[in-house]
Amino acid sequence: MIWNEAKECMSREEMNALQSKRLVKTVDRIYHNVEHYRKKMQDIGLEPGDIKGIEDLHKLPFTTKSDLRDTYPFGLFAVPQSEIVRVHASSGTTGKATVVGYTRRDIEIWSECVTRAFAQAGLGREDVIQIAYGYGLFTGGLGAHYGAENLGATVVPMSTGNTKKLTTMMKDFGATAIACTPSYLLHIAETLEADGDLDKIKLKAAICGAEPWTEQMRKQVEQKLNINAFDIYGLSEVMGPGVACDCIYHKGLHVYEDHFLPEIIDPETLQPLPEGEVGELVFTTLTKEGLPLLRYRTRDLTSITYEKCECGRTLARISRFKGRSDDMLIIRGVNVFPSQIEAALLEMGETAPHYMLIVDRVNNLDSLEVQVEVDEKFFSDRISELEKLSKKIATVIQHAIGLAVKVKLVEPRSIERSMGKAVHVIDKRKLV
Ligand code: DLL
Repeated sequence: MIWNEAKECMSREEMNALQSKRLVKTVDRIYHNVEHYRKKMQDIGLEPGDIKGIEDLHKLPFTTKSDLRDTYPFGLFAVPQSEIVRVHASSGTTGKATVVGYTRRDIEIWSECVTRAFAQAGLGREDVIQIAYGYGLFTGGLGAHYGAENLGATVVPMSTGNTKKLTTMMKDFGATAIACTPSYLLHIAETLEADGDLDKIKLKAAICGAEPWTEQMRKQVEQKLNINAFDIYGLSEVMGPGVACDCIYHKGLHVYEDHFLPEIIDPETLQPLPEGEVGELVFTTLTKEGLPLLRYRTRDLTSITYEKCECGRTLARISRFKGRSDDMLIIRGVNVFPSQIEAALLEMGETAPHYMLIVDRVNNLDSLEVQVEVDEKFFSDRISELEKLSKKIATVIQHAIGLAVKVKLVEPRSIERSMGKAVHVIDKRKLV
């Protein structure tokens, strides 16, 4: 097992000194290499020399998803493109994706962080790990893959989509661990149960994340599969999976704060909140070369504690997530903003700008139904016309968000109008 005491059990003073040193270096590099940040700092009269350590963190400007959108695709990169060895992308709030880039060193550090997470779950060289996050632009598959390989485990790059093949290989290869979204794990568990295969597997751990899940759900899946289930957190902007992960005590997720400096702020006032209070998680990257970020607002709501964990680690711990401070939905691990669907619908022209997203979870799989009001001009009594239109809408939306949806056309003026903030989402899943 890889247990890195030097990095994970430092005293608070040692950790803060390391963070300060890395922060000063990061700010200096960002100022000189990223025009967008230089302007942002100049606008508030800040020079790199003003940041002498983490006590000056609050002076730095925040970064949001819109900074990435405004500089799409590579405008926030702090190195020449020739030094970027990989890009990933996730959903933006409107049509454009959020693009992130990594240098070779970034990939090494990312792998190290994921390795630390797997090690926290008690995994090592003897293990056979199935990676069942999606491979591709999403950071889940390749991120977990590199970490598991770096651990020295035997890696089975399943990706998502073929559950029968996955369960067959789980039995045949004697897989001892799986990395996937929690809802997919539940689906896998049900498939194994339905096939009478629960006692034919050797699974001992699951490393699940990319979407919110409850403690009850974690315990349920542990019982069903007779395993230990771990919660891994991350976001593509900051790196991908492996920014934080819980340990065998399941009392919060250890943040790899030698690489990612966490803060909790009040999302309204933007002021830092004291230890233990729930607010928005903000990260400043401390070692990233390709896409270093200052005070990135994750929109994820949680609280933080600096108390030493029973496992011996002194790393800060964040609690299970309490939701988000924006309207992003996570459906089957895919990030979806209602505004993406709205933009796609409006671009088509045949629908009214009134829609409702119904999110549900059936047999542990998320489903999304989009109810759309058809524009009066296009409303027809002919079923075949409406079917054609709903198919077209489903294709347009799938293209926009990368997820298959069910479209239900409704009559003009049938979606309830709101007096205040429009309600566009009914989320029937009980996640937090
Ligand atoms: O979901 C990276 C990842 C992959 C994490 C695999 C863990 C495992 P994004 O697609 O950029 O990156 O989505 C990031 O997903 O801001 C959270 O809202 C949510 N999220 C990620 N992990 C968790 C978790 C990946 N363990 C967004 N619990 C984040 C709750 C999570 N929400």
